[in-house]
Amino acid sequence: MVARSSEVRPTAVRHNASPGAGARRGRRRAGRLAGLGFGGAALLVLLTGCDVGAAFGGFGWPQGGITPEARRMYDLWIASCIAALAVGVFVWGLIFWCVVRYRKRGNELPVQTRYNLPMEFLYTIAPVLIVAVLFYYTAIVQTDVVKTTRNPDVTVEVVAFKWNWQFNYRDGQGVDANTTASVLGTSEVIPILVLPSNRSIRFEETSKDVIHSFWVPEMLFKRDVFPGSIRNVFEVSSLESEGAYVGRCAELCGSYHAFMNFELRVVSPENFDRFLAAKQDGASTQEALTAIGEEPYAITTKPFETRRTQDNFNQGSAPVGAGS
Ligand SMILES: [Cu+2]
Repeated sequence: MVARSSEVRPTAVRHNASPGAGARRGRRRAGRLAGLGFGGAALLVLLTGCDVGAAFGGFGWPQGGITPEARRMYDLWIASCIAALAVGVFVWGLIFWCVVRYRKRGNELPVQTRYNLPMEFLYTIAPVLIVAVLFYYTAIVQTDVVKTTRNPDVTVEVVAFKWNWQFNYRDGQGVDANTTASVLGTSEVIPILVLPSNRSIRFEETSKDVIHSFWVPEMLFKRDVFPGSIRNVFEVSSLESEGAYVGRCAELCGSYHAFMNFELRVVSPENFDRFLAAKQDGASTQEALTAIGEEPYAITTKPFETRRTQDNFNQGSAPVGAGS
């Protein structure tokens, strides 16, 4: 009995003898751990060069955006992930430090800390600061991505309908502008939206029936296409790489929603002007594409077999098969 209490007492005495020194030691270790966490994150950035995103597969975000807006959204995502990882490493470090430092050493209850004002202040203020910083940069990038200008170089009207697309090249903005040339998709031919590189482009969206969504994955951007008087508009300041990109409808709009593909063909500004001139002279989209040395038909997607027959589609009323 006596022996047991004498075993306990030294521990109790050690705990009570210099609480300040223990706390200082703890703070030093926590500081060291935090330093290690931030050092690790900095090392990570250093080792992988500036392109951390590519090294980690974009942290799940699609890579290969072809517009400055896409790159800004991508950069925001990568920076947010790095910030989240830095906070995560710091928190994980503290957790593991606590697990080791305060592991069970006997039956005695450890020192109980309550109402630690600096600590409570820190874990209230720190998350608010983190959210404020994320909000600030998100608001800046979002404003930049959705901003429109007075005089874009090209204005194209995107008309969605069940289940295809029409692209109208316009001579101005809004519903009152005139269409100078047009591309219409059919069940047999994928519509090709030809646009120039290195020019600003304004997309004005409208739907003939239900809600669709205009989506080119490489723009890292999609916007719903509404029927009626709502005309959704967005702009890209430049398409930076020439090539062919698949476009899709990203809003479940009916039975053949998955078949609503189109192709974005980015060509040089000179070739775009020639394409448009040929269209305005009455050439078909395929003839105009051939005239500028481009593939006349879509190369990123192909028309789907709709399996429409008189028996299973619009019975007894509309004609079957191709569009117009
Ligand atoms: Cu659709």
